[in-house]
Amino acid sequence: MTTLDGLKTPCIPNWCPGCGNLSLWAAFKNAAVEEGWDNTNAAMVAGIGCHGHILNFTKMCSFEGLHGRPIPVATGIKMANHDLNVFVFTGDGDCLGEGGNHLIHACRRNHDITVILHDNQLYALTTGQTSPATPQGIKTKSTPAGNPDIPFMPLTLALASGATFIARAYAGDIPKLTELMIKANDHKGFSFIDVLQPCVTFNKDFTHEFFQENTYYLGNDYDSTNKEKAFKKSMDFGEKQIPLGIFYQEDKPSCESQIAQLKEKVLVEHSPVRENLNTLFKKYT
Ligand SMILES: Cc1ncc(C[n+]2csc(CCOP(=O)(O)OP(=O)(O)O)c2C)c(N)n1
Ligand code: SF4
Repeated sequence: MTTLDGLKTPCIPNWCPGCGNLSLWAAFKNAAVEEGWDNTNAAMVAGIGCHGHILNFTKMCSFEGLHGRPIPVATGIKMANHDLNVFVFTGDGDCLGEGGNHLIHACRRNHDITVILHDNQLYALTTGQTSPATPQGIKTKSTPAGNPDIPFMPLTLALASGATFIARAYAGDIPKLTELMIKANDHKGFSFIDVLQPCVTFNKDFTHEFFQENTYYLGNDYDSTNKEKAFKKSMDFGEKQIPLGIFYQEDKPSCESQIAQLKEKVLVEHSPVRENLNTLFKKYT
């Protein structure tokens, strides 16, 4: 049985007081306790950034990849043992900048993993520079006169790239985020949650107050199977009109479910076939 105590590590969280990472972490631990995720059945992978520290504070099998590379590590883990629940924790710089290429191809291939985007709209660990999610005009350390670039809309990008579960959450609403994490993991295919995660130290525009005032939940009348509507909704981001919840969900075979070698049993349980390298070179060159 997974317990909150069992998920503790000797490390004390060093995120700034009020940082959205703290409540995101709480939501993940609650979900783990509810679903029984632990070292025997789950793996966490993170990129480099403040978000990546989550691995130090959660006792679960984990791997911190190079900056921008948590998704390929996670897809490798899922391929090797598709019985595992695999979670990626990534920042907007990590996922949309350095790792943008990995994101779009993992969406396209519909790998059965859950990607949790800690979206604080800037590079936080390196003290507040513009990221590919920083809105145009916002002043940051690297763009003191205002960001001249048009940002990616993470959900629109994931949807266009083929992701089959797309949602947005606000880190401060722990119960809703917990629920979304569980639904995303239950979904058989690529799940992407854009978590609005205030960086209280470096982002003075997108604060907890801002998100509390300007977000709303998609209602029961919203049809999350309609891709066209999901595209339109995914582009809404303005005063009083930032939607939260599940934007789109579609049943489609995951990458792992279509690979013949994975049908009988997980890859790690196959015995390795030992071959002579010289023979292989002769055969294939
Ligand atoms: C290849 C590479 N480029 C740059 C860096 C420096 N670097 C470390 S963290 C970071 C930004 C992290 O921003 P983000 O992914 O948004 O995460 P956050 O800190 O906001 O959680 C950068 C540029 C690095 N470690 N490796
Ligand atoms: S710098 Fe920002 S993202 Fe990093 S721990 Fe502090 S508040 Fe959180």
